[in-house]
Amino acid sequence: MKAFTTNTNQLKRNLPLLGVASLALLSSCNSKQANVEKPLNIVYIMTDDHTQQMMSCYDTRFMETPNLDRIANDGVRFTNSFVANSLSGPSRACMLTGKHSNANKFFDNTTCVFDTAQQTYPKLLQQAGYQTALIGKWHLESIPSGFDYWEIVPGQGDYYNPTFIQQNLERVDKDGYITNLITDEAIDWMSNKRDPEKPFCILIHHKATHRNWMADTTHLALYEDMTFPMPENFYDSYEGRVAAASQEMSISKDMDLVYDLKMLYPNSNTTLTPYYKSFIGRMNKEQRAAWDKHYDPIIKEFDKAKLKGKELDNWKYQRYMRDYMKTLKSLDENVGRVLDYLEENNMLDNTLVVYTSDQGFYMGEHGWFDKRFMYEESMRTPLVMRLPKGYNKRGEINQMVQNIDYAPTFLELAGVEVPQDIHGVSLLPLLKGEEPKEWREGLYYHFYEYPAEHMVKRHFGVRTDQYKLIHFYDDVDVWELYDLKSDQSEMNNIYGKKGYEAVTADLKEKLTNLQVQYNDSIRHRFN
Ligand code: SGN
Ligand code: CA
Repeated sequence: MKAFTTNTNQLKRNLPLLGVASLALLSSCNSKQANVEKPLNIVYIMTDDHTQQMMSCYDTRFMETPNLDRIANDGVRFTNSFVANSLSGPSRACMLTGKHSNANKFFDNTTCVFDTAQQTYPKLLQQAGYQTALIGKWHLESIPSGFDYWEIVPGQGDYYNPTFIQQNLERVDKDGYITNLITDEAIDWMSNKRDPEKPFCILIHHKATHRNWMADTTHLALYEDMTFPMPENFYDSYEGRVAAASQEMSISKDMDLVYDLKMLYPNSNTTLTPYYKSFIGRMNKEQRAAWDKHYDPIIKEFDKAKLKGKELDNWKYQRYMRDYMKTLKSLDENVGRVLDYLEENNMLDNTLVVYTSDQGFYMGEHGWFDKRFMYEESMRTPLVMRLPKGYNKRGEINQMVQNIDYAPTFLELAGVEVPQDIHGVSLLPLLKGEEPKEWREGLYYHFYEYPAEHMVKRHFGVRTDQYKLIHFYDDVDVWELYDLKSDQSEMNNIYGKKGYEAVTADLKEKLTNLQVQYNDSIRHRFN
């Protein structure tokens, strides 16, 4: 397994880019926000791999997320919220630029470095007089630009006693659990480090709930008495779906007993891979003692049970669910801390609070963990917002929205003109309670990271309210079509089936139009 690190040398190589950012800052204060009577703040909280199934305001089957739900209950919940490319770095690049991957050029996690010279919404806000900050996971490899203040974790970051990279490029190890530390830093910046005279935009980017789901010592004991029914399609045969059949993200086959499921046999060297040592080794004595106290009896029981086949699959699934939920519980509590802070400081009325994730995730559907596919569980992402005074919409927003829409929304909210080249559309009319007559009919999606970890083939496609058309390409040339009304789990590929000729032709036309609109190259002929 690969340990991700943002290399300091690479950061230093990119130093000149900081000069560009500083110049932009110096020339900033011509301030289009003079047009805005009362500049509004933006608190943007984004998690990693948190999926709608695991958020009680979306799905009540699994766990309570009272603080995340608080945002939805006081504000709005987007019932049809999607990403453009279901992978961390690409998703983040889409959000920052408001553009699809082909335009922002951050196609995948493995080969790309984000070109920070390009236009992003934090830069535009900064130029308009906003104070901007970024805390937590960045994952775009270059030095953050467009932020007055930043503190990031290298690569994916570590759950325990993580290293942070500060603006002077120093690496600092902090004691504690990452979700608490990122929140501490965010609250500290809002309280003590920003210019209180200026409106602000802070991006709080969590590592949770990313693999390998290591809970805080304080949360290890949670959910152990709960068991969950396995999803109906856990034993999917992948019939008629070539790419689904060849992935490597199966709970049964690809989840690692030690790394993912924490079955680290005491006193055994055989299972101690250097990679595992590198993160379990970050714990201090007390943390390790609490960890072992929790897991040792589970390991012993597991060792004795000698589970096989479906029993073993079920055991893996239960452990996966519980560990994921434990890390999510910390996250929910920390979002509560941010909301409390804003409330106690009377900031809620003039602040837009956004909660989302970099993509959705599989919780055993199709037998999987991870994301990447254009299928519903991973193309969807949670999106709830608490709105500032004057924005009167409450409850559900059902229009299809995508993470490229965040940038224009925040810019318009701040009174900054939205540049023409942005692909997304502002959600502000929806937040005001308007029902725009014309809204997008189809969402465009394009995933590129192949061959790579989890082996999900390259694909692009279009999703409408009722249908999804996907084209897998590169080392295959196959199409899939789903009727989302009758086949929500996307098990039945109806591409090429009799009766769907007109639907298919219409979707292909929509797909072509979207590729033209976004200037994405059409890689294959459509017939
Ligand atoms: C790591 C994980 C993968 C995950 C990618 C991308 N492996 O490589 O399971 O798909 O991150 O995730 S691990 O062994 O390092 O945990 S992303 O959310 O950052 O795109
Ligand atoms: Ca992610």
